[in-house]
Amino acid sequence: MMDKITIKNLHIYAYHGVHDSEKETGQNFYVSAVLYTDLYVPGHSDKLDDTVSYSDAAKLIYRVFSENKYDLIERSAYTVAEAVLNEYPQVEGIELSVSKPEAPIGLEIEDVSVSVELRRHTAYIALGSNIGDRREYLDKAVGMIEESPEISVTGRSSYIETKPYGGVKQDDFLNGVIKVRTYLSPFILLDRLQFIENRLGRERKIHWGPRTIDLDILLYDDMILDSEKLTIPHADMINREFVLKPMCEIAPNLVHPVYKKSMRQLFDAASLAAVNSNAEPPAVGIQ
Ligand code: A4P
Ligand code: MG
Repeated sequence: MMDKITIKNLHIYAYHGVHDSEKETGQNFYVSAVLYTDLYVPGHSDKLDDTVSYSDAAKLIYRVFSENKYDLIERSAYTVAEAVLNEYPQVEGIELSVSKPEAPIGLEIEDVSVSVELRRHTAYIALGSNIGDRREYLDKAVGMIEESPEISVTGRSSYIETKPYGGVKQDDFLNGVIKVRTYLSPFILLDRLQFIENRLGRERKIHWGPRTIDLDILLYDDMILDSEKLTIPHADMINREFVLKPMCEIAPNLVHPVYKKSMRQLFDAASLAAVNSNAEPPAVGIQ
């Protein structure tokens, strides 16, 4: 349960629609939004600066909704919802609906509308580099992540020098992790990270081989996901000291949703396993 600010049926004359006539003549739209945000502080301070002004939010919605002509109300809804989240970091989530009661479909309808929902999630991302100026690659990657309006970096470990893991003979790595808040889904977040890897000159030649930059999603809320393209939590993170050590620095008590152990416990187990074996550390089993 969370506090919310609701804006209901903001009337906007605009030009969204697939038909040319809709883009020329325009029609009436009604936009409603629920902004999830903690109102405890303004609820006690009585200060406008401590809250999201519903007047400013409504004006933002009005401006963003009316400044473009989209074919789909879906597109107009997402554009507005994202603009609100980008403007107000204190808004944790938004439900936004766009209704178009005069939609020209040749039948009598009272209304047609779409509703979209976005909310912010917490994710942890592993960074690694073992080619060229490794520190600069890691810094640039974090900078590019920070520049994405949909993602904010809220925690950052120091970088550690690590021996290559996984059997491929290669140079030592510099590794670290960051914590982010984002309203992107895990798949879109992965696309964004791969785009940044490519921009930083990443080539995919050898599996587990040398790389200018590797950005892996470690955790995304408590999500457990096993798909062809994406596994969350990262399938091998519990065996990797170069991931668990920086995780212990920024989130030692965070619990792995599958193994139900904290980052600290997983790190202790992984380093013990590494000491007991010269080869790769075995997986930590569920006990
Ligand atoms: N994929 C699945 N799950 C995920 C996830 N949670 N996050 C898929 C990111 N990607 C995920 O990755 C291959 C595919 O994994 C992606 O297309 C995505 O759909 P990749 O980065 O394209 O290529 P890769 O090198 O073959 O695999 P990966 O998994 O990134 O390599 P690793 O496992 O990270 O190993 N030693 C030290 N000390 N430090 C290191 O950083 N890194 C590696 C690379 C080896 N040894 C290392 C280090
Ligand atoms: Mg990767």
